Amino acid sequence: MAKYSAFAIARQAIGWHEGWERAWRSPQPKSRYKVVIVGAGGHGLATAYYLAKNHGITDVAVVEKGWLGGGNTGRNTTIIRSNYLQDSSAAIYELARGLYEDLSQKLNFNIMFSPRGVLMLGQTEHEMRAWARTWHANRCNGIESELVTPAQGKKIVPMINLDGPRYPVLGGLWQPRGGTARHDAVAWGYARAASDLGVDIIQQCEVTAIDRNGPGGAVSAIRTTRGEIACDKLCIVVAGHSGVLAEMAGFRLPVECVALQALVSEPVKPMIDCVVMANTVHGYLSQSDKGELVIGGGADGFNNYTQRGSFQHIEETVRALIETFPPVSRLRQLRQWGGIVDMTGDRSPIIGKTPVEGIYINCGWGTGGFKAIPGSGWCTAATIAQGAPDAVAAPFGLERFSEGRMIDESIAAAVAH
Ligand code: FAD
Ligand code: PYC
Repeated sequence: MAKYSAFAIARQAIGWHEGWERAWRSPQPKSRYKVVIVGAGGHGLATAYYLAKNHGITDVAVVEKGWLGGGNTGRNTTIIRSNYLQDSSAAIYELARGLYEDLSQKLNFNIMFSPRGVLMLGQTEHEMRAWARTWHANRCNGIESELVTPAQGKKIVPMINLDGPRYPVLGGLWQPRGGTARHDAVAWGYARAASDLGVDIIQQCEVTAIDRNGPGGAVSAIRTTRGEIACDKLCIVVAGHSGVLAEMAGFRLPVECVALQALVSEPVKPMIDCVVMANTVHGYLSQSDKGELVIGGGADGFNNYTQRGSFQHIEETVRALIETFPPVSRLRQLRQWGGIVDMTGDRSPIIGKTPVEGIYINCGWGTGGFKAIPGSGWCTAATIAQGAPDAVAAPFGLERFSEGRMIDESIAAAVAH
């Protein structure tokens, strides 16, 4: 695949930009692959890319029922940070954040990583205690974060109203190397690089059944809307549909699905140059490169599979935000949407083997998996290649729920559940 560069742009400009090749191949599915990954979201595509890049396994297909990046990966609010409490979380989220730093160069695709800083406000004594504890834990794990005073918070985000009527700002946790990246570009960049290494990405191909005709009931094939595909190993990476796929394979997951919604305002001149989260009032915002305020709130309070927004959420979220960020009240809202997020009880992901021989799983990222995509793909690929959990992935195995070994990240997950 031709390299993207300033020279390539100049060369294409001479030919009226008519010579660009497609970013990834769209092959017909083969009858058999060594590894099949279900779900072309960021996690599935990154897993495929690192299988090929780090482990030389290129006989891989990624099958996607819709279009790649059309699930939560293309619907999220793009916040990247690694300021988690538990050691195992710090390891995987910081691995991911570090990989994001030069991902554009590695993939030869501009993912627009912008380490503009993430400020998580403390608006109750309880929340401030949680941030203080997280700050100490971050320092022990070598993660750069800082506990800030209200005045420092105001300096970082001048539009903050520190003296909100219900929840005054008492301080916050600041991660200067947190930030954002362009969500679609992350999916597209991994897809292009994986395709270039020989991975087949097969869109419009829904998995409808999983066959277990291998020794001892091991996986043997998937049935799809584009025919049967045999495989040695299968990895399920379908976020909000994880329970559906697990049921096809004959096991259950401790995952519940809810809709998480977001909205954007009309584009305006620069008014905020970092990401700010106000978790007590249930709202967060940043500004996109187009000038829109990217705004999100809490998750639905009931389980559902609705991949769309609702009026009640806009009202709740905007009402909460204007208390702390009064200028938001002057903005018209442009559009809203929703994604189906897969929530575990401890708000940590599930990565590793399943009760079915040959089937691996990567799910449970809930409201916070965009930031983890590179690290998750890295260690899921290692787990599949080795047939045993990679060191970073190991704590996140499914067995932790029966062993009572939870990785409680309900505060770091930040979004209200
Ligand atoms: P997805 O991107 O959802 O990909 C799964 C794919 O599987 C989908 O494309 C789907 O079509 C496919 N699939 C499902 N069933 C089948 C089938 N039967 N056959 C074939 N394919 C199938 N995280 C952050 O870190 N920061 C944020 O700021 C953030 N904000 C968010 C805001 C919103 C509104 C939402 C909804 C989520 C947010 N998240 C955020 C969470 C993040 O988006 C997800 O954790 C992450 O994108 C999950 O990626 P994935 O690859 O696992 O899933
Ligand atoms: O995980 O930081 C996060 C997040 C913010 C909004 C949704 N998820």
